[in-house]
Amino acid sequence: MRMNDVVRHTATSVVTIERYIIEQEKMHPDATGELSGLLYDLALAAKMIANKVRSAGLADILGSAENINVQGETQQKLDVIANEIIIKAVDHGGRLCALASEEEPGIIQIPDNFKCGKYCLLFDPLDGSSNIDVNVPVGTIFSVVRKITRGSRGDMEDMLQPGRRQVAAGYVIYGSSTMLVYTTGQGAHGFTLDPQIGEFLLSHPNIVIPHTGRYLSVNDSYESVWTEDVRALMRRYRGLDGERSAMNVRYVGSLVADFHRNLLGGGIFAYPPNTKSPNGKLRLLYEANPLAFIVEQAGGAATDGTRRILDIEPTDLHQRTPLYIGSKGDVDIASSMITQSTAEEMPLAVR
Ligand code: AFP
Repeated sequence: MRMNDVVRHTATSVVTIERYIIEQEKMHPDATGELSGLLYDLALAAKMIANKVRSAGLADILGSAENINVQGETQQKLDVIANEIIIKAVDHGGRLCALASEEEPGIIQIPDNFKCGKYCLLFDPLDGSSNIDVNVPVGTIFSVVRKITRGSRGDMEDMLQPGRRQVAAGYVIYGSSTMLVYTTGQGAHGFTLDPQIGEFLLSHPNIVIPHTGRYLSVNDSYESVWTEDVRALMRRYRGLDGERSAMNVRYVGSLVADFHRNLLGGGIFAYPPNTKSPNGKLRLLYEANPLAFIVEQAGGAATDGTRRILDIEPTDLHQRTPLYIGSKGDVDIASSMITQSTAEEMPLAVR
């Protein structure tokens, strides 16, 4: 099969996500099926969320809920709903020992009446939710790590593992169609929801991101607060320093949508640090790590400017990180031109 070929299903035969996961699991004779079970549960949650997103206007559930989340942002009602859908889809299966959501301040424990399992799930239930009211694609992002502590319940040490220890990661994009892309470390594979039969069907096996790409996704309204190295990097991507041809700028402002386009078409998404947000905006555990795992499986790369994202040792559940992610050739340029990556390393003058 060629790069990014789309699978052709026939009227009488389809490859569902369930079949694909089972076939991948067979490659691991020691697998217990727990991870596969968790992935099916997440696929079910994705279908339920897709249904809510699609009918958001009709059901009059748009707009802000009363709550403000831990990042100080106003939660949309669909954030709350998506958060609850995911928790309820996965808390009873005996596969997880704990969860952490971008929408909740602390670890979410498995209820006492359910068995605990050997995995932890970290997730952003509805990324880009401030775009919902204007009908822009939103997404769900998830990351799975193995429990490393003793005892049946998960604790902070289990959650704060570097991204290279992920055993699975994925995202769902609720766009013109709903797609789920996941990896368990054997390539990145995409499935498109067929609304007629209510199943995710294999559509993009073994996704390969081009080595360099056309698209540059960055919010350049922050240019006045970028550091000089970031400005120089952006001039390079725009072809203004004469070192390369200009990239095409595309910025949705919904990470999953920007990432997905670049994964399939090639290019880079950047959320650099700036003097107002020295670590950028995006969350290491819920956004950067899972997407970094996927992009590396597709042959791409992800860095905070000076460190591979998957090697960052997390210290806080909700910590943020600068992010440059996408085609390897384009990300390598960021690694060669960025000189600071974290708040601590930024000169005092720009903090
Ligand atoms: P919301 O969930 O508040 O819409 O934020 C979306 C997001 O986390 C990510 O999806 C975007 O890539 C990024 O923020 C956009 O942030 P800027 O508006 O600062 O460019």
